[in-house]
Amino acid sequence: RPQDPTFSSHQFIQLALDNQVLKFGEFVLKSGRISPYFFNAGLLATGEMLSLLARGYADALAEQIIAANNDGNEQELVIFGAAYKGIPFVAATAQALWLHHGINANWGYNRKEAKTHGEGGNLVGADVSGKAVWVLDDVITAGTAMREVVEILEQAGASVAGIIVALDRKEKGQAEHSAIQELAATLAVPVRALVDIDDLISYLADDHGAQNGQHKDATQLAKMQHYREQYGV
Ligand code: OMP
Repeated sequence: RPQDPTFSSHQFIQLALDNQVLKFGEFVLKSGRISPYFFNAGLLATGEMLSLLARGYADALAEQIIAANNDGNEQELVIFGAAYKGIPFVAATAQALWLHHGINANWGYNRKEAKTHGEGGNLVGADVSGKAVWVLDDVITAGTAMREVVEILEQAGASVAGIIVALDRKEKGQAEHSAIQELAATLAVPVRALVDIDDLISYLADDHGAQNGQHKDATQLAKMQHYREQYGV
């Protein structure tokens, strides 16, 4: 039973492979690109994986908050997860921030369908109006999904303090820069990823994969490298 599992990208990739969160094959992405790999965050569906993911987000956020506080910019932390996949992630992260870092974050999320009765509206949880909010998301490819979240927050009168994704595929966004670089430049906020495609390539290339025959695959490595050259920045 883990007492205090700290985030390690190696362990995260290993668990993702073991649980088919990360798969190799041929996948059509939202952007229309055909990819030799796919990361399905919806399959981070065990307590172990959710805890590790949340710990990764929480550690990255704590680092940002401590740095800001050291610079004298004492700020309250508001975190936001977009419906649907972002909702359990933001909740688990708020808990990990509290349990592991003693940081009492405010957390919220959106509904996909606006509610017309009861409390109404399409935002749930912490009031984000007038706040600078950290956005948590699963994967960033061309940045479309993240731009939608930013719009939801702006319509709610919030601004974006920063973005954390689980996987940065490091692909071109709307032009020559990566989606993450574009977002960081447009919003002028920090954007962090727990793992990126280069971590996946190193994992495939080194001996970790060899310990488990199903992971080690030279053809797969070559396909990943080729894809990285084709769409990466
Ligand atoms: P962009 O909107 O192009 O940045 O793509 C990100 C979204 O694509 C994610 O929020 C997912 O819905 C989906 N996606 C994955 O979940 N995993 C992947 O490995 C790749 C994609 C994708 O379609 O690009």
